[in-house]
Amino acid sequence: MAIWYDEVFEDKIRYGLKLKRTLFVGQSPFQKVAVVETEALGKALLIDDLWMAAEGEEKVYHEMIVHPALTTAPSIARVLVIGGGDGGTVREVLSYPEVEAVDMVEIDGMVVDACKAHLPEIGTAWDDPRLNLVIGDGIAWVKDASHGLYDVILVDGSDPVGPAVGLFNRDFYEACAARLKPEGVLVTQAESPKLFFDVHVDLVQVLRQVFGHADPFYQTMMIYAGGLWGWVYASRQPRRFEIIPERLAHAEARCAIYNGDIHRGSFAVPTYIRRALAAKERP
Ligand code: SPD
Repeated sequence: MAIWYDEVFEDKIRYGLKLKRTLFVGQSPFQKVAVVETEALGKALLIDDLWMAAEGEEKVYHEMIVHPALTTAPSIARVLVIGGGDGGTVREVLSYPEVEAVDMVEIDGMVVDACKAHLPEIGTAWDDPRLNLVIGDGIAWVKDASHGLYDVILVDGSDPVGPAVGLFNRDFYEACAARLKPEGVLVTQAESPKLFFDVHVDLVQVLRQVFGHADPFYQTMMIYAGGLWGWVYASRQPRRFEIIPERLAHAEARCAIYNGDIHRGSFAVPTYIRRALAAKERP
């Protein structure tokens, strides 16, 4: 009999994949962690029974969380990644020779261990000497870091339940803004505007208030609830389209999804979201 795994959204919608086998299941102090092999998308990571990354689709997510920031930030020497325990985000960051040091702070060592053991195809940069992997609380790390330390901060958390709740609030982003250089760029994953509309719109609004400039961008993700996935690009100066040609050429040569047209097009905002953001900006 076929075994399927379904991520269930509010007892109303299911996002399912047929499984070949289960490779790992564990309960960490923070959450349930599982790695399964699916028929359609290869091996996949689940956290608290929610799809996080699958071999056959992870490039969409990891290329989009990394390259819009790294092709536009004036400097990319020092990068902070919060979360990202499967290693896909640091893999993309470390592909740039100009990156000198990456601090990656992941709260759950079980996620990293399970992904190193069962998903080495995603995390291919664990041994890069520029990577400082810290198993710890990313929120505390940001608060303790020196001001103006980072060129780029990428927030690759899971959904706003459990340990990732704090990655969706204003205090956290104020602390991030202070730890970025004045010309630095922050990108955070921002859930689906289809199913997490208020979370998504509120996050854009908070980042606009904290940084001065913040814009959502989108791609489709077949295994994430809602299908249309959002990230937010935040900076003190409007620089999301200030693409540096040499960096774009580097990204285009390695990426499966990201390119200059995708970069520009992904910032097109559907009208219903534009209206919600405009309404929030009215005094
Ligand atoms: N509902 C899925 C949210 C996923 C956010 N992070 C994914 C981690 C991939 N590195």
